[in-house]
Amino acid sequence: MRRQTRERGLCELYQQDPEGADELIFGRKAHADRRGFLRGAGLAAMGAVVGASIPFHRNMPAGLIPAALAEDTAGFTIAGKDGLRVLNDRPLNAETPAYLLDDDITPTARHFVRNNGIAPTKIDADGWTLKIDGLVNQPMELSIADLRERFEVVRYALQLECGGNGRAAFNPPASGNQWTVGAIANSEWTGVRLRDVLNAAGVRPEVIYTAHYGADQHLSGDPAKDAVSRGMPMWKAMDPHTLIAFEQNGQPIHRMNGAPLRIVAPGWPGSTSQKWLTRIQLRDVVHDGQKMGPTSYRTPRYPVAPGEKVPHEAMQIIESMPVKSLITYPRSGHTLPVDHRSLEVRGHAWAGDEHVTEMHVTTDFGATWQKAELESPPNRYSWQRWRAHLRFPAKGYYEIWARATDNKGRMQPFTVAWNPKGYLNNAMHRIAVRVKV
Ligand SMILES: Nc1nc2c(c(=O)[nH]1)N[C@H]1C(S)=C(S)[C@@H](COP(=O)(O)O)O[C@H]1N2
Ligand SMILES: [Mo]
Repeated sequence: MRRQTRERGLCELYQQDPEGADELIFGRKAHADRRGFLRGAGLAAMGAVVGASIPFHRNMPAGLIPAALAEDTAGFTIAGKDGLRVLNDRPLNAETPAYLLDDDITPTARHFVRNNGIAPTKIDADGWTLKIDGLVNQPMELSIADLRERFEVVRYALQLECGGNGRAAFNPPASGNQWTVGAIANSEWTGVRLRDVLNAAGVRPEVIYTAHYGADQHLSGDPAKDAVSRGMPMWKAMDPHTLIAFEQNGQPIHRMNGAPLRIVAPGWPGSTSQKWLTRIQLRDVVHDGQKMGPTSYRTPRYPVAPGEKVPHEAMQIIESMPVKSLITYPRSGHTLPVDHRSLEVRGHAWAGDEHVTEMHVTTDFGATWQKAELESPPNRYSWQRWRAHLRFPAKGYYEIWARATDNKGRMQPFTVAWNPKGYLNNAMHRIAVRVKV
């Protein structure tokens, strides 16, 4: 059963069961009649996957892996995304290299993609409905137009980071997507406050937790199984920055970022921010949906040795993400001429539910630290710009390390404590710089 549902690449799937793989990606009847299917939503899906429309799609044999996918996935692009590194094509997961995250507001084309299952192919924004039910006085069904009309519309820059960002650095390795540093983004999200919508439905006093459902499918393709379905405690749901969003950077949300409607619960593991949102249920117990437990998006309550087996009871749900930063300029590997050995470095820093109060950089492997300039965020939950002027004493190889400190005095560590699923790696970002004659 695990074998069926674990995440695996499309190439592997095609090798083991080409017809099955075809059916999974292109739909039930696809392998019987790919030709017909590819005229509609299937064609759009295939086009999105290979990054272009397919003029000769009528000739494509069923069960044949598109060469664009069979090759190194680094070569394949996602429509509307630019420069992302694809980690896994099934489910689709792609991160953004640090040097492409330099903008204060992350362009949609550079917002990472993290899918647990199969993204919906049919997205009808006009016909979309969001159901609010469970322990409410007045269950509701709202269209996106209803949301816009009935509630105050707000727009904020909000950081969204995958709980597994940085997983690639864990040793022993943790299974899952091997994110390096790029599963973080800070786009502007327009929507209504989740709080206002829940209040309109009337929250019963016994409610403690939300449950979110989206229109994606479980990775197995089995419609009876839910895709990821997570929730959050009411106090986070009632935070005025937790949104039901319908625009990303002033445009409709990108298909792969949850169009046409998603939750944005900034500062928490990205999994809290349900994409393709169709239903929110209020509960008097912690949600028990797909990927709510016992190890998903949880870390041990106490420090554990690398590789140690941790009992399920000792795993607790991740809430706020930890303090972290990125160096977005220059790109690692930057070279300076020896007669011009100074450089402005810059990047962003963020701290989950908190904010960043200090930023430091070092060029001598941590022996001495220089304080960087740090801007305040345009709104709470946005990442913050930092910059520093560095001078290098001689030619040679240097590393720049960056370290943020939050308002509670917590700093990024050089290396982070191991945990079984490889979450919350907020180790300092390091880049290489050479000064050459
Ligand atoms: N419906 C649905 N929502 C989802 C997911 C998903 O697979 N399905 N992935 C979650 C995870 S783990 C993350 S990190 C964020 C990623 O958002 P993005 O793909 O827009 O960057 O979406 C979250 N919301
Ligand atoms: Mo995630």
